[in-house]
Amino acid sequence: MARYREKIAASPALADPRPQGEGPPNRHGMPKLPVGQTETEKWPVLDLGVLPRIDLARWQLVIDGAVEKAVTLTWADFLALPQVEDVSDFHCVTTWSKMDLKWEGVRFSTLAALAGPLDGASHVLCYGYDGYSTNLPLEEALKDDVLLVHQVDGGPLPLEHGGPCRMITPQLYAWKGSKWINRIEILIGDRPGFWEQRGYSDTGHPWRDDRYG
Ligand SMILES: Nc1nc2c(c(=O)[nH]1)N[C@H]1C(S)=C(S)[C@@H](COP(=O)(O)O)O[C@H]1N2
Ligand SMILES: [Mo]
Repeated sequence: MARYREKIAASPALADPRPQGEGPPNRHGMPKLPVGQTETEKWPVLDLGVLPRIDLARWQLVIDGAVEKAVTLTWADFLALPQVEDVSDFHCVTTWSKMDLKWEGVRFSTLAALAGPLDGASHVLCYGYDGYSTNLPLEEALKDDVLLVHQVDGGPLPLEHGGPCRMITPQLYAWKGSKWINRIEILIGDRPGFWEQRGYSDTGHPWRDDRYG
């Protein structure tokens, strides 16, 4: 993934001329909240209204598309990968933010490396078991705090928040993180996901108030 490092450094959040200070990496040393956001104590649930219950024995994560080798992981395969913990803030485009969530899971970059994106791979489209999809640039997905998480605040990720496993994209609005994730398609070129086809921003940067396209 080394060839994406320059693009990651040049991405809007990291290249913004602001101090990189205290707190989770996605706070960028800024006052706590991006413009237009309000802190919430409870954690709202936002989805399409389908709660897919996935038996762990049947759970799968596919990484395919523009890759050297498509891979399909079982739940045991997923848990056997290097696990990391991280704290980050969660910003919903509908203006609530849940601060300081403590996550545990596998880095997106670890998963991408298993499949090996082809030269020219530029975006990813992530799919959930509920039929959801969302796209993001590969350099955003490869940031260190982008995880596929199965634990939050010391317990298993609840079903309504995307358990057993969801993606989180702390440097982008939360809709870019698919709950109940089951497929990551690596793309050469961009393709809009569910909300991106319905007027949400393609890029979705909270610190730029980049909500709708
Ligand atoms: N699979 C799936 N992922 C999804 C959604 C969804 O409807 N389906 N909604 C998105 C939106 S719009 C937001 S704001 C967050 C909400 O996550 P939460 O319900 O855990 O707060 O999940 C995102 N991921
Ligand atoms: Mo959202």
